[in-house]
Amino acid sequence: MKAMCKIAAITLVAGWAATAQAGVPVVPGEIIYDFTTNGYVCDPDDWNFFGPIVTDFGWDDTAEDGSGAFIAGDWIGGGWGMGSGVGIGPFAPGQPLCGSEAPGRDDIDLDVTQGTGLSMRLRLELPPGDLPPFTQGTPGARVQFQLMDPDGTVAVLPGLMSATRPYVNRMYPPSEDWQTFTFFFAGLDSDFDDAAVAGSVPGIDLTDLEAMQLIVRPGPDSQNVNVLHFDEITLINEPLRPWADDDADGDVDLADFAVFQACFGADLTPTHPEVLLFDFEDGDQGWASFGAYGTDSGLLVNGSVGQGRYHVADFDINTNAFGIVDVSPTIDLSAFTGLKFDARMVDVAGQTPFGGPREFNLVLGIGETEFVQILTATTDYQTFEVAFADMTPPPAPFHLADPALEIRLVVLADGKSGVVELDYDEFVGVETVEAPCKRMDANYDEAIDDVDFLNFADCLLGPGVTDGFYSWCY
Ligand SMILES: [Ca+2]
Ligand SMILES: [Ca+2]
Ligand SMILES: [Ca+2]
Ligand SMILES: [Ca+2]
Repeated sequence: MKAMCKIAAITLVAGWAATAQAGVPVVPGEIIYDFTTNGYVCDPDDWNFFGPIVTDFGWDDTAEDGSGAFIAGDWIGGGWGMGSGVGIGPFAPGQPLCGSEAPGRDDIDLDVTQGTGLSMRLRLELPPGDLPPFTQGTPGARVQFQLMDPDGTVAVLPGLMSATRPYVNRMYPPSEDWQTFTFFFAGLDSDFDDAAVAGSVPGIDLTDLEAMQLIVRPGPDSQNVNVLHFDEITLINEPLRPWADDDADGDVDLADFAVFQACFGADLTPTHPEVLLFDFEDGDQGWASFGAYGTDSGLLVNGSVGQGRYHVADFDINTNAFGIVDVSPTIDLSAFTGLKFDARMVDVAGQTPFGGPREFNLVLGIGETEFVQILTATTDYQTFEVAFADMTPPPAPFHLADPALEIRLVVLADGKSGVVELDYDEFVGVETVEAPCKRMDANYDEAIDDVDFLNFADCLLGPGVTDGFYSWCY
């Protein structure tokens, strides 16, 4: 990464013709773009955007490692046009919002022949559900990856084709969670996606890449502002694996077909296995209670399941401090996408009745950095389920893995009076696990049907990666 930046700088100073330089070898495992060089906030690692409807682009401090890139587009009125996206290389960038760079970029001069493909971390942020004029924001963004070489060859992930293979669509629909997408070079096609490929000379020259693009396309129902977050573009050297190769032995044969048949029509809804984190059956389990209004706290005989914990606060005590603050021991939540727990807020017999909203905050805290979800309790136990992605702000994966991370339950003193007892129990970490048949969904439409079968049949019994297997098999 550093070496590459230096070479780019020398090229600028010397004013060499971009194509005069051979590719700089990249070793497998090397992160080519980590989006940590942000001389201009709008052009992280010198990437820029192109195409209409882009509303914003730039550096992304919500990335997993705290430094990535994002592109936002508004799909109202027809959506992102053909070729909207981001990239780096000597192509016309179109409409730089920040105006920090002139159109065009230097040749990226990369030799990626030591690897089999590129991986990238990606996450799609969908709009809130109630933005006018549409009643909902609809997922459906798909991403294509595209490489260009000096003689004009363009290699791109196969997308929808109008004539020869209408069923092939290997463009990825990113989820709302960070995912690793793998783009095998063998899976990039320079013949079939007429819409995305113009004037190509067959054969991408991996010894001397000029440009790299991430193209974002709307789905049929995409609406409102969608934000694509991306990071860590890395050269990989993993063995090629066709999408239909269920047993990962490098071929698509009748054994894989048996799995495909069994998956035909399968439910692809992800499952959400749960891991019990705190149930307080053997004590406080490291939880502690704070807050200036607190009058009593500790283990509770009547939790929602067996024992729980409680914390009583008297909001008539006149200080300006926090009401209730209960804190877990430090915990690694990086395996989870959300938390579930039971809680209620009740009056205390013989004490001044509680006044004000029974509102409390679930907080993920790292020192003074806080990620908050405001919740409203009742006097009965209810189960609260909070997706980390819905918190304000959403914690990044590196936050969830922070050794100082703790769960906090907070009842703020604002607008409250009298005495209230917060009871809580049964903290559970929620994972999201994809359905095992997901791999057999060739066109990522959440159904395994005839269309996938046609694609499977095309990829079945291919003798090798270059002869008989096609780019849409990867
Ligand atoms: Ca990064
Ligand atoms: Ca196989
Ligand atoms: Ca319990
Ligand atoms: Ca499908």
